[in-house]
Amino acid sequence: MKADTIVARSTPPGRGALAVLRLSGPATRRVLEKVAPELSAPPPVRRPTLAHLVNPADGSTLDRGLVTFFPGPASYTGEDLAELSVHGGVLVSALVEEACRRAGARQAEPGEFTRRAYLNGKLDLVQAEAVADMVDAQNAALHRTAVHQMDGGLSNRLAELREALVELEALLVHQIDFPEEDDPPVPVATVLERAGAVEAHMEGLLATAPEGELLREGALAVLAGRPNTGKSSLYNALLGEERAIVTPTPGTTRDALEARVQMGGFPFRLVDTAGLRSQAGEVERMGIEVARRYLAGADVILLCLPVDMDWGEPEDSFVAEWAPQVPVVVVRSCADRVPSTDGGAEASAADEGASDVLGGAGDVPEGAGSVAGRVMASARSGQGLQELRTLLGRLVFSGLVKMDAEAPVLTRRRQREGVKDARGEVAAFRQALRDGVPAEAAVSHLRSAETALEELLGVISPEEILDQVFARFCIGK
Ligand SMILES: Nc1nc2c(ncn2[C@@H]2O[C@H](COP(=O)(O)OP(=O)(O)OP(=O)(O)O)[C@@H](O)[C@H]2O)c(=O)[nH]1
Ligand SMILES: [Mg+2]
Repeated sequence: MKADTIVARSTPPGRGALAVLRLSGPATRRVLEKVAPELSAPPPVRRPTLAHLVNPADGSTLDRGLVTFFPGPASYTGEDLAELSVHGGVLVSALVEEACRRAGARQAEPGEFTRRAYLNGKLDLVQAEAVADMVDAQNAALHRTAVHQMDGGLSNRLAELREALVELEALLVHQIDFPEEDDPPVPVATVLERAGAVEAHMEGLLATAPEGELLREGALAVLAGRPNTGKSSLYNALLGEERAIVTPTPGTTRDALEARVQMGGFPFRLVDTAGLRSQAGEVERMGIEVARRYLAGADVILLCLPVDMDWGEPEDSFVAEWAPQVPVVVVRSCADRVPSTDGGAEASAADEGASDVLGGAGDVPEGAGSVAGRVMASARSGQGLQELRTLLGRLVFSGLVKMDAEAPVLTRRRQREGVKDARGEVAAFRQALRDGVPAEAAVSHLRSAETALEELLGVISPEEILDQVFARFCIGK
């Protein structure tokens, strides 16, 4: 089927200096002739040219803008493509877009430009996903990962793994097909070893998935503690704006508040919750119930305990009870209430050998759950906040922090599942060989593993996978 010509605004709507529209498809030149009749035919190639943009219905001028024409296949989509830079705002770009439609283009679906780029072999599916990540990236770590992935970092790794499997398959098939040839048979041990190496690589990739997926979603960091321990104040301080209500009355916060924030270069969803206490009125109890649910799903908990307060049973132990597996950072809040000795935080990450010396005597004991770090911090003076941010980033994203910045990372469930399927098949292949299953039969596992990787890269691409990948794009991408 021959593609039609699509148009969409590629910049977000709203007031702005510029808006960019994209046109792509075989009729791009014809549309330009009608919408920008001043341009030479054919239009200048890859050279932005100023032209009046007109309504083809009556020739009235809509705007004056820069038109850049990229002839296929050397364009983003691989087709003839044009970019129109017009004045920003809601109306101008909408009028120019409508003019393009009048001239024969149709409104693009979300992700349709990148989908065409994929269909024309400009990028593979994993790279297309990286394009979406680039657009979505709100934190340095996802941006860095997306850049490498877009450049083919992950794709190359997956292609190498597939290549290794194909070679292994070829080796076995050769033996199966020409058993009478003189070549000495490849020892089973060698085949097992090579398949084992591939499996180990896949294992390594899979290990990046939990943190990689958090790069897109944000890790859940939940503030907890008794009432009046400075949770909401810390929440505001970490966000850098007054989002939560702060009062000296215990039990101020009832509902949970959630906000996205970057800490230590990594994305978090920071949640403020109702103070925990056993004796609470109904509304407060409901708030505590909400807190409990957040705590159970947290990636890290910030347990607030002011420097001038001692560990309080039983409320401070709720956290450990409700979320025993979740790492806890004990924040000795309101640190400005004691004179600071070194002017900084007494921060210490678990991997630096946590110091147990804190403000009070014998405080923050076993009951705190899996204490992963302690920080002295003050929402009022700002002391310790930077240390806290760095500590949180290093705790939750420890694997990524230790990894080479260029190493490929799985950032989506689709990627994780593809690699997991492939790894499962390689494991089954090795097991079959060890069990003495004939190579003719065992080799089918290798083929299944290759298929899993091919689907991941989009070498084979059932329509539904494509729909799934591109549906999440914004229009104009
Ligand atoms: N000196 C000092 N006071 C603080 C600091 N943080 C909070 N406070 C005070 O402690 C009181 C309680 O602060 P909140 O942030 O509302 O405490 P909370 O833990 O959210 O309280 P609930 O919502 O009731 O559970 C307020 O009077 C704050 O002004 C701090 O860093 N230094
Ligand atoms: Mg509060």
